[in-house]
Formats: sequence, C-alpha cells, structure tokens
Amino acid sequence: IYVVCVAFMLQSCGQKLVQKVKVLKPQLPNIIYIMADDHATQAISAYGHPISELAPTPNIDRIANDGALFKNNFCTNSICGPSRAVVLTGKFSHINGFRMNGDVFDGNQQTFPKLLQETGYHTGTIGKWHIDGIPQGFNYWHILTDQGNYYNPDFIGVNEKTQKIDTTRIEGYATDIITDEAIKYLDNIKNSKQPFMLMLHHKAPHRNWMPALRHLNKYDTVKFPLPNTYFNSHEGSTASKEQLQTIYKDMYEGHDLKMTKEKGSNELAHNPWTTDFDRMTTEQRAIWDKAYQPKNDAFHDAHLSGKALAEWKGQRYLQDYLATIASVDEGVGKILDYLEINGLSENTLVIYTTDQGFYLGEKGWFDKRFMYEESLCMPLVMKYPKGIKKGTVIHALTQNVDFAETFLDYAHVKIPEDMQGKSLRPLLEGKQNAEDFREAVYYHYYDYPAFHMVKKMYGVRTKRYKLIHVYDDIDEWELYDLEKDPQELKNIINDFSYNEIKVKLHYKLDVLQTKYHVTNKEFEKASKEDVDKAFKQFE
Ligand code: SGN
Ligand code: CA
Repeated sequence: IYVVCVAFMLQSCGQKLVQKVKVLKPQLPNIIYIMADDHATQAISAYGHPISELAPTPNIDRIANDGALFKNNFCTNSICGPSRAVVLTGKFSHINGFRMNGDVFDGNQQTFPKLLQETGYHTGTIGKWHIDGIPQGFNYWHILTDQGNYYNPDFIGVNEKTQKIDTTRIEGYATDIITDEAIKYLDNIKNSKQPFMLMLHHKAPHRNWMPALRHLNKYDTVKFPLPNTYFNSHEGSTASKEQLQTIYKDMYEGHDLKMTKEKGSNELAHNPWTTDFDRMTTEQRAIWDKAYQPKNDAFHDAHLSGKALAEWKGQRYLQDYLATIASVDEGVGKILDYLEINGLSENTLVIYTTDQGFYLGEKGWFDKRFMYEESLCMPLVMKYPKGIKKGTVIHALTQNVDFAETFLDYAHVKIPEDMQGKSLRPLLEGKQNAEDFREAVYYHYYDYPAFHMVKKMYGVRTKRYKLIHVYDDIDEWELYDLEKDPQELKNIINDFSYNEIKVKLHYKLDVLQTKYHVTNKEFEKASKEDVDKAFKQFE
C-alpha cells in the first residue's frame, strides 16, 4: 500500500509539475530604449574614432562590450521627427506620413509601444518627443516641449493631482532631469510582475550644445583633431555646395559658439534665439559666465582671422558638443548601475542609439540631413545578457525601420505584416549572416526648403556603393564608391568605368521603391517661391 501511495503521490506531483511547466510563459524581457538627439558615431568611443578617443563614452561602451555593436546601422531619413516616427511604427516616412519636422504624427496609427501595451507591458516615454501630439500607447509619459531646452526645460505631462495635461518648467539640466525621471519610473515599476518598456529620449547633444554646469570647462585643454576634410571642397555636388551648415560660415557666434561681443563683456555675439540663455537662472548664468568669460577673453586677445578663426570655431564646437555628451554618458551609467543593483540587468534589453548621424566638421559641416555617411549612420548598441553574447559585432546593413520589429520579436508579439523592417534578433543571436540579412538600404529626405537648405534626395546604399538622386530645384545624380572614396569627396556619376554598377544600383533602387510602396507622389518639388523665401530667412 505504501509503495502504491508514494507512486501515486509522485505521479500526481509530477503531473502538477508538468502542468505548471506547461502554463509558464517565457519571461518577457524589459526593454529600455535610450535615444540621444544628434549623437554622431564619431563621438562614441566604442566605434573607435580619433575624436572619441579624447572624449570617451565609457558607459555607452559598456552596453557595446556587454552586448552588441552595429557597424552599419542607418537611418531612413536623417532628421529628428521622421526618425522617431519610423522607430515607433516600423514603417518608412512615406507610409507613416511624417516626412519632415513640422509634420504632425498621426498618433492613431499602429506603433510598437501600443502592441507591447496590449500584450501586457507597462510602457513609458520620458524626454524629447518632437512629433507633435500626445503620446499614445504609453502608460506613463512626460515629454519635453518641441525641441526642448538644456536649462530649466518645460515638460508636458499628466498632472498627478488634477489628472489634467499641463506644462511645467523643471529647474535643472535637461539630461540630468530626464535620467532622474527614468530612474523614478524604474523605481515605481521594479517590483511589479509586469514587464516594462521605457523610451528615454535625451535632448542632448542637439544644437546649441550647452554643457551642464559641471562640464563647462571639461575639454578646454583638449585639442581635438579636426577632420582632414574640414576645408576640402566636394567635387560634383550642387547640393553640397549650396547647403548652409558649414561651421565657419553658418554657425551663429553667440547662440552656437557662445562667443562674446568683446573682451570683458559677457554679452553674447549673434544670438537670434535668446530663449536658451534667457531661461537660465541668475546663479546658473553666473557660473556659466565664470567658465566662459576667460576663454572668450583669450579668444579676443588672439585676434584670429581666416583659417585660424575657422579652426578655432571647429575646436569650440567640438569642445561644447562633446562636453554635452559627457552628461548623456553619465546618465547611461546611472541607468546601467540601477539595473545591476536592482537585479534587473539580466532580463532587460538595453539599447542606445540616436535619431540620426551628425557632422563633426567633416566637409566643414555640422548638422545632418545628407545621405552621406556621417549623417546616414546611426550608432546602435544593445545588451541583453540572456540573449546576446558579449562583444558581438554586427556588420549587416540595418536600419531604424528594423527597431519596432526587433522589440516585438523579443516580446513574443506577432509582427504585423504591414511593418517594413526586419527583426534584428536573428543577427543578435548569431542565427543569421550579415550577407543574408539585406543587400541594400533605402533613404529619402524631404525637408527642403528648411534649416540648412539641404536639398531633397533619395537613394540606395549597398555594402560598397551609394547612388543618390537630388531632385528639388536641381536634378542631379551622385555616385560614390565607398571602398575607394570613403569620405565621399568625388561624385563619380560620369565615370564610364562604373556603368555596369550604375545599372545595378538603379535596378536595386527600383526594386526597393516597389517593395516599400513608394509612389510618384513622393517626389514633389518645392516651389521656387518657397525656396527663395527660405534662403532670405537665413541670410
Ligand atoms: C533646429 C536647429 C537646426 C536643426 C533642426 C532640426 N536649430 O532647428 O540646426 O537642424 O533643429 O534638428 S537650433 O539652433 O534652433 O537648434 S532635429 O534634431 O530636430 O532634426
Ligand atoms: Ca536629431
């Protein structure tokens, strides 16, 4: 009897165990998506660029070292709002409807946060939003107004007391405030059984590159290597000639470069948008002036002109831009430490990226928009100890249109058929080769006439070649062989030896436009009046 009883007990216990195992769902990973604004690949030390060696980002590098670094990740449209809309929807700009800054995002459409929320994720977004409208698909949101400001920024959110949407100014430095808010969010959610997905969006290092008070003198004594193309002209590109984003021609001496009118004065030189400095408190401004005045006075004493002045401006730009990144990197460190201390590290997928690439003086430029490498490449690092091997390097041609599907894939959510990217998970798990992933990426930039006057363009980039069509007030094709001319200094569209390549690239472009449902409506030209009016505005 005893044996029978024990056997029966074991059997029923075993059944229970089996039943229990059956109902156990896979533990869904938490997702923390950290996106900076305008953070160039050249300014992340994990990518090994000489500039970043002098201004390292140890915490962003931690993500790369503990997980994966994407070497060939590109945006589909190098500008803020559009990139964000692509990330949310997993669809190209012409499908999600947000082609350029100033458009209004149709928040009723399908987005990956909504799909995660429906599956049971708690979703949050904190920081820059910039696609207009109230975030949908988020249980918690607290967003910067418009572009956001570095000092004492205004945030829109749901007031806890009144439960109404309002705008409040928070005293402090935007990067730190956003990091602290994210930690608060994590603190509230950490003990819940619900998985979470947090989108943490910094304003930094967007123009006008104002560092935190503790970093105002961080790189004063560092001489950054200006790119060897700083004064080079670019052959065979009208768009390149006609842009308005050259550091030594187009930056505003006060607003951008924090230069003063004269020695002994703290009054800023050309500063058309006074709000960034006017919103500082008297104490903040006093600390700022104490840090900048001696360096500005030294500049006046040096009486620089011509090439020396242009180089000085390049240095000032890089010093400020990189000092602004120092706080972003510290913030990333705080988040990673928090996850480790609270036992969340193992089961959280952490992503660091930015909305597009950026120029750090290459071709003499700042800003982005072009389909050339500095602007097209988006840094991307990810870590997930449970599923990504340390030190993974991914060479596949990936894009921000792939992010939504990747997150859904990790969250075991069925990927909607109308999304246009591809999950990066098989690459991250070593189940797919770079060559099998994608042969070419598609790009389309529409924001003309606008800031910096970069013309409308679309094109295709393969591992080695790039074909671009610039099509607004001009009609010009550009071709680059990235192996022979990685800096894209010579348009070789008329080089006959590339005829066969050209035919293949045109074919690829057609295939991609068909695949992504690009219609002729996408190639509307700007009117001549609009273009003339815009040029006048920037005179
Ligand atoms: C602002 C900047 C521009 C920048 C756009 C778009 N000027 O207008 O330099 O190109 O944003 O940037 S600023 O001095 O007012 O900041 S984006 O990141 O939003 O796309
Ligand atoms: Ca941006």
